[in-house]
Amino acid sequence: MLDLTSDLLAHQIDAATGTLSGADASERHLSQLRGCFADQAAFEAALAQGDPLVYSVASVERDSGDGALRFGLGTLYPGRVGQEYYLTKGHYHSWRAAAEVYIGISGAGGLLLETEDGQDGYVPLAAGGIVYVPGHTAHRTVNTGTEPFVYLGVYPAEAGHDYGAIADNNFRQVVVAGPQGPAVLPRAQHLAGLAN
Ligand code: PAN
Ligand code: ZN
Repeated sequence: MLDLTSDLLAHQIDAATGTLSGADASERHLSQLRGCFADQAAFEAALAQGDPLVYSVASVERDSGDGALRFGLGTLYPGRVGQEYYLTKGHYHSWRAAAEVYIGISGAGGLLLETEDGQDGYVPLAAGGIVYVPGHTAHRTVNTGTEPFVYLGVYPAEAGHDYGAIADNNFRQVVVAGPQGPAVLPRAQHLAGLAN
């Protein structure tokens, strides 16, 4: 049982800096996203210019076990590799039934979603918006804007992160900059366009 003190239970988001008090931060740089972007040549060219920070996650893990929740503040920076917007690795939860709630804090982007039985989706998310990610659904965040996209994800403490299934096959859809703004299309179609 946790002590019922605000020192332990209260947290503060600073949207301007993308920080969450009392959290442990982790960072993902471009080099750690090998295989995530469709355009391999554009990825290698970008990496040759440096290894920018693509996103960070500040996580709070207060307790564990049945019924416990965890939450993390993601800050996904603006940028592209080729036509594809900066993205997170994406994952299924190890406990497949675990759902998650995403709350938009600042900036703009969306969530690429897919299931192991072949459903695909894309749900935009911006400040003040909320997206419910059902269980059994892989989720990847993309930043389609020009400023950092900051969002809070709340999920069961027992959820766990399974990156392997996505690393093997990648998401079936990509979010790319098109003539009329962000466009969501099948990866195969985007790759075919790159080959021409
Ligand atoms: C989020 C993600 C965060 C980073 O907190 O962990 O957006 O994405 P990756 O974990 O795919 O690198 C979440 O969905 N937690 O379950
Ligand atoms: Zn998740």
